[in-house]
Amino acid sequence: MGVKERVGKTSDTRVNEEKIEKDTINEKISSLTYHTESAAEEFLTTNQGTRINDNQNSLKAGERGPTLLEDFLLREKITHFDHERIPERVVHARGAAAHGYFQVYESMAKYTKAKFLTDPSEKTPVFVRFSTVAGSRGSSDLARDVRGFAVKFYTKEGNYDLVGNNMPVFFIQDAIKFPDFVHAVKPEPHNEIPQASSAHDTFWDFISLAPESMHMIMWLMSDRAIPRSFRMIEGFGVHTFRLINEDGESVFVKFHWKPLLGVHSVVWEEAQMISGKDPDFHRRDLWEAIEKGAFPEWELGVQIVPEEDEHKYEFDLLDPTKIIPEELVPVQRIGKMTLNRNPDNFFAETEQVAFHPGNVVPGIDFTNDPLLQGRLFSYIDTQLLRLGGPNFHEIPINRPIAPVHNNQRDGHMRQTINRGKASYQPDTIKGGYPIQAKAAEGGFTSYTERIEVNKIRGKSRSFFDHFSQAALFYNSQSDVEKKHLTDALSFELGKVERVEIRQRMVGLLTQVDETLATNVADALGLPVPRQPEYPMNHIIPADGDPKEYQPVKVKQSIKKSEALSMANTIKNTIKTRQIAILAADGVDEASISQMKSALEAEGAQTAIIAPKLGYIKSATGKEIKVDQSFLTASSVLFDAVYVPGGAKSSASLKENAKALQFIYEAYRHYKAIAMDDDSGLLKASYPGNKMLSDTLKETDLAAKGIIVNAHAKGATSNAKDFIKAIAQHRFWNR
Ligand code: HDE
Repeated sequence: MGVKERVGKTSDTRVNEEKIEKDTINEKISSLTYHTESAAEEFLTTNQGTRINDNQNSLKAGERGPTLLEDFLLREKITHFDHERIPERVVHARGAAAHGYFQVYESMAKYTKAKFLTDPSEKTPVFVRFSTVAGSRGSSDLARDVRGFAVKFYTKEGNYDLVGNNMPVFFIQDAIKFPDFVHAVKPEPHNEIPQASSAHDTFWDFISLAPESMHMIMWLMSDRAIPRSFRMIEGFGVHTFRLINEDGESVFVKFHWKPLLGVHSVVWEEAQMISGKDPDFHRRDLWEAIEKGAFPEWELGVQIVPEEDEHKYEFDLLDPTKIIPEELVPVQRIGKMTLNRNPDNFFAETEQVAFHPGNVVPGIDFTNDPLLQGRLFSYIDTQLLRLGGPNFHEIPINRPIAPVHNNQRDGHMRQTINRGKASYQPDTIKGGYPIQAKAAEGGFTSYTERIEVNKIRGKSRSFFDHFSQAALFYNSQSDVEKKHLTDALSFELGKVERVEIRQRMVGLLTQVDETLATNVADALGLPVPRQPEYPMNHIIPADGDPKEYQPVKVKQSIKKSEALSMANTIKNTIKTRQIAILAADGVDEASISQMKSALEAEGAQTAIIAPKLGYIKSATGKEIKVDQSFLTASSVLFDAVYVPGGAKSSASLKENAKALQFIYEAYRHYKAIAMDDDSGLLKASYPGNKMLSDTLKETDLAAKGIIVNAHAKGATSNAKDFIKAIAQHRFWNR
């Protein structure tokens, strides 16, 4: 019997093969990145290709005897296993990634010669990795943290990496402070506690001594730090970059990613609960959306600033703690990115992918942002350690689709077998090839920038306004967002043991907003100081004059910016939202099926949750398959809850503590709830809640996202109201 007959193809292998065949966009890279071994049809072998006859027993001296050193099968297998782990990323260790493509809407040739931004017919393959920053590889997805948003464009002119975050600014202005910052936010070194959390003394100690971090702190304490999904975060290149056109003209640019599903978050209590119920919540969400064909999409946005406007604004374009308010320079949406394929192997792709802000193509260039400049060194350096040597560009996921020809040779794990005698340039032995490319032939030329300066360790006075944009962010938030931000600060600083650190932070907050500082101080049981106090001598150069290092306040032209508030995001779709349908024996089958199909028609996904797995019996005796039981499901993993009609089913849910808890949590987390036949279930789920115990009118409840007794109105109208409510995401007016 041949191998094929002995081992049937697994469905997994079939699916993958089909995907790779069908995937025309990724075809270009798949020929490079896939090893052509088809697992299901081959014999098991050693790494030397020797076929293995017994993979179950080691070689022994007698059946009960000691294992022999001679056993090359055992030794090879164990040795490889012993070396399976590589160092995790020092930051952004935990992530999830996906393949897809990017396509520009219209040629941007006016600004850039980068081909992938000038040819609207070109679909450029991308690989995108999302991440948290502080936690280890095994930490929870739902930590309060910045999210990494790193995009590798496999362009025909070479790889371009846009290595950004979901927040548009950063904590510090100069790369030299980065190791200190990361040491402070990581778990404390003596006991490695807390994991994936900034709520501890060392982080806030550092922050309270870094007034430039205050803008980023506003973002980090906002709900942006606890996203509903990677698919619902914005992305930002953070630094100002340059675009260069064919004529060598340059403009400044800030990059944005705008998610087509809107920007949405969970609430803090939910985040904490999800961390226990499903620490892979964001990974799973991304994976499942792509598996189900609900491909996440982002538009690429650019803010373009002409060269002559470099000094026009009340902030410095080179300062990475500043945004350009969209009111000053609108974001032009220039193209779309679609993620349509999950990685086949987490380690080979998501773990081994190596991003580097210095991977640019002709038409994109750097500015002198001192944080960016430091990053240009760091990323290659870190990959050398993490991926074991200088040939990490040969790892399939990192290979460009553009051909690579140079005289770099050898080193650990070299894959390329370079033929020929001469490995230098210039040469005549191999005819002078590969040769340098003229700019017209796509050769990269750095932008010629005139710099006439002193060599100096220091920073520009234009980098000293630390609070104006922190205040701009705070003032742009809705009341609910301000409350969440205040609560987050109170929580985080409440976890800080040293009173002097909390006090210093309250002092800094007074510079952002008095009410914010007062409310946080109140929660911490502290007085509000008149002005911040911190030991200046620690945060300025040893011979610096403290007077020269005082923060300044520059008058702002923009007081409030709509784009900064998530309250203004898109709320017109329920695509990919997860809806729990709670049911038990005796449920009205028609109300389930009608609601299910109405929701699914809008792109939502539903799950029937019952007291136990298997089947429930409808009022008319029909068997309905249960997707999850109350034991494994949890309200925090869903966006909304529906309780279909059926007196017996409702009565049994009313007796079920877990069902009541499910509804209670959905209510507390401001989610849409619909019930065909309330029968007191809502009240029972949250005894003592004033709003639910008052007999509110249906319309009042509907205004708070609770659709009740709608069955009387007919299932369609119920579904319509419910769909509208789910699209609202949350009802903060409860
Ligand atoms: Fe990074 N950063 N970073 N960073 N960063 C890394 O590179 C670094 C900064 C960002 O999914 C490391 O491969 C320095 C800003 C993302 O693989 C390391 C400084 C922004 C990722 C590194 C910064 C980022 C990283 C760790 C200050 C937003 C994950 C592992 C000068 C614009 C990429 C690695 C992925 C990863 C250094 C600041 C984004 C050590 C020195 C600002 C999304 O090289």
